[in-house]
Amino acid sequence: LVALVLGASGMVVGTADAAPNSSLQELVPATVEVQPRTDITFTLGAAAKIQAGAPEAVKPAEYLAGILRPSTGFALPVEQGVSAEGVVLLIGADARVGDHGYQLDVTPKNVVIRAKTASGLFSGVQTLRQLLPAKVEAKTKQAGPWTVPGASIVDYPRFAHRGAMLDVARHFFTVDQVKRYIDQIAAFKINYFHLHLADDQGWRIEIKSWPELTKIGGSTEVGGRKGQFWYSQAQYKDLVSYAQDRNITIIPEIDMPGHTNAALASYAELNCDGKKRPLYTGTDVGFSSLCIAKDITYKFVDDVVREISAITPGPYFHIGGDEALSTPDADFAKFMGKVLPIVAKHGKTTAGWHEFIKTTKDITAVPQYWGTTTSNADVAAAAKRGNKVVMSPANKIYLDMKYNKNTKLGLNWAGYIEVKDAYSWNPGSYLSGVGENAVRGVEAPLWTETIKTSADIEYMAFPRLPVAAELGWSPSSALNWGQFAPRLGAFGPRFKIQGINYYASPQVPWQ
Ligand code: TNX
Repeated sequence: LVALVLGASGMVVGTADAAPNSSLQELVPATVEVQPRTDITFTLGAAAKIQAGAPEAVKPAEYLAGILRPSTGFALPVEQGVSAEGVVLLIGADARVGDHGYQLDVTPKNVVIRAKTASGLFSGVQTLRQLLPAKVEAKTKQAGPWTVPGASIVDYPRFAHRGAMLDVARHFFTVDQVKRYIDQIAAFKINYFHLHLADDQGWRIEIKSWPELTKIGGSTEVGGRKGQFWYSQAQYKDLVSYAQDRNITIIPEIDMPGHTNAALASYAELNCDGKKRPLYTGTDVGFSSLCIAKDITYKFVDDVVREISAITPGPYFHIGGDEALSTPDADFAKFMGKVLPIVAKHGKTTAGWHEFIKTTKDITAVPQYWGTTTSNADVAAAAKRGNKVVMSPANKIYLDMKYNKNTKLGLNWAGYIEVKDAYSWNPGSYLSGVGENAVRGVEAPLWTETIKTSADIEYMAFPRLPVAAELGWSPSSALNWGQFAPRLGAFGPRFKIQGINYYASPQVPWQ
């Protein structure tokens, strides 16, 4: 088996030229290299096992088994070992796949996925899912055969950060709704999930030392619906571990000093005039600010960052910092000068919307570019110093922008974004002065002023979230709309089986 695997990985590789309609031609994000092997196929049978060749392989093996069992109806026990028929997950791979890539080799008896880390194995598992027939995604037993085309794949990400963001502040989404979205993004090798946990309209995470934040600030949302719209710390931890089990790191965001009306409505002392603000259920931005001059503001920030950091295993804390239109520039700089050391004190690396980056020389800070122009002097200067930028240009990859003028959901302040528009930019050369090496990755934010249900989330995210995933993962040489559109179109049946309410863009030849 080992000799066969090594032999396969040494083959000359190229883009897929397998038989038409082979699942090898329908992978999103596109793989780095795929070598079809038309002489063989592998069929997953009732006696198959999912074998973990190392302790790190157990989680991805369990995850794969969890996907395959309902639709195949097979037992698919997860076992240690590398010899039985089935899927084998091994730690140890070619150096070129790096820490997050994988190799996948199909043999008549096995699918062998190899990686240096569990993260790489997870990505290989997502590829295997896509190589199997679409009905493998069903939650009920389906008829086989469960055949995988013969191939050797070598694959690794272009960028370290492939992110999705969900705004749970404008409209609240339950733990189960958030998990549903996490499941959907994981399938496209998204590895960061950014939760926008506080804004003018709502405070969504329990802070034990400031209980009114959720009691008052978490009591409503855009439109004025009333409820207990927040996550307890236990629920947040559950989300963190659910994401972790899918190779996803959660990035919590508390937006400040603007976008803070929910906090200002909860505690009078956070306001400069000492008076509570009324709750806000509209959709304006830029009217609120924490009181920059008061000491209590920094006690508040310290407590919030401390409590959230303690239950966040990931390295990042996102401080927002966008659209602080009611905070004078000098105050904004003063505020960030105090807040960034608080984030560091609690062991986290600061991420933020790009406006904050002009206030710091810390090259570990991560600015998230959300502008609509292709030049930004502050971000370019930071990139020159060594900061790595997450790219979320609003006119390209904001999932809350309407597809066209007839789209019922969403906003259009950054324009209409059809699927082809979302695909047609290069994150590594989009922003002047921010080249490939200065880009940490791509993130697709979904703001929820108009988004209320899981069906709404899916309509805006699918298929543009898979677009973002490909821009973040696949080599720039693989990015080609003419080839992407049919690959994406092949996901029609898969989305339907999963009950994903996707936008059937006329630009895409859906199967
Ligand atoms: C701008 S983008 C915002 C959000 C809105 C969004 C709507 C950014 C960092 N701030 O507060 O929800 O536009 O598209």
